[in-house]
Amino acid sequence: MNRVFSGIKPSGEVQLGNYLGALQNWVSMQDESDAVYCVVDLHALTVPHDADELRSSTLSLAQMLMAVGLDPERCILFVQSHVQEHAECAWLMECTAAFGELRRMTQFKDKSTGNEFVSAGLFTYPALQAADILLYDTNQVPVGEDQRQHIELTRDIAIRFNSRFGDTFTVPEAVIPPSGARVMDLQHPDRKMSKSEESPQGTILILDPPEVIEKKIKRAVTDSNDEVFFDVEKKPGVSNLLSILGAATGKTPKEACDGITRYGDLKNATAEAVIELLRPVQEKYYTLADDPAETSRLIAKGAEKAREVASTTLSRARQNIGLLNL
Ligand code: AQP
Repeated sequence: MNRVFSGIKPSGEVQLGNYLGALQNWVSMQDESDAVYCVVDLHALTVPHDADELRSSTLSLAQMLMAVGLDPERCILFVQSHVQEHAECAWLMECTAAFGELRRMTQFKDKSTGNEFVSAGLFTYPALQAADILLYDTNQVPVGEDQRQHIELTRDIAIRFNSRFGDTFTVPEAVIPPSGARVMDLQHPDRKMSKSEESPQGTILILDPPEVIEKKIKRAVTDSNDEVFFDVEKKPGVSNLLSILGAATGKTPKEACDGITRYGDLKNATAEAVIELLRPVQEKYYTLADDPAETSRLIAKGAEKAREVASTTLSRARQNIGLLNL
């Protein structure tokens, strides 16, 4: 069966871009594939963080994943650090990736620029991400557009490892949605919406109340000419709203444009679609948040199932790369 793997960092509150670019696809793929999803807490250590906050964000992100529709009975859902194979396999990946390849990663450039402290982990994290994916014999990785370069690197690492040491890893491919693959900040439509970026008015959080969502969308930056059409270069703000509307209603951005001629109408339709999309997610999240013990039980079970797959792949990789097994 087709194996799907993807992960999300507990680095802040889940935002609309995470949902439209990745999580919606995760949910639909859990029924048609053998799906494995992970809260990648080790990735959250690459930037300065608060230890208590990380622990609570990890648990609440697992609850959010169930609230959007992941069902631990229909997919494997777990926390990365609970399966130690990820950290060990990451070292094999670091030794297979080239320094120059990691240096070309645009996310590293974006996240390191202007920061006083840049961890070595931030530089090597695409190698850990390759380990995450390759440990599960993954065929498809549902992600947003920003992760395309990392998936390409994962493919290159797998191909190089296989050609040096023999067939070990499945070479995966990225699955990127036709709408919502790159949701932009509502106030700065030239940069992507992000959990950890300080842009409260430009970021829609999944748990934002309806009136807050409406206000943020109504204040979204557009331009002075009141024409609605999809053209990311000429009309970045309007095109972003069309992408959001399309992704929230199962249409392409151009289809979402149909019948909408004015900015006011576009903003009203987008706000309404996003509020309706998030309403059931919010309700389910608050129910799950009341029972952290049940979430812990479910993710512990998920880790057990994940370990079974990951340990088999890691043993094969250890053997093929030349580590002595006793
Ligand atoms: N703006 C976005 N539009 C579409 N997809 C997006 N994703 C993130 N932002 C957007 C997708 O969400 C998934 C999980 O992302 P992640 O948590 O692993 O890290 P990220 O890509 O770095 O996301 P953020 O929200 O920007 O987090 P921070 O601020 O911590 O770096 C991925 O599939 C990603 O493509």
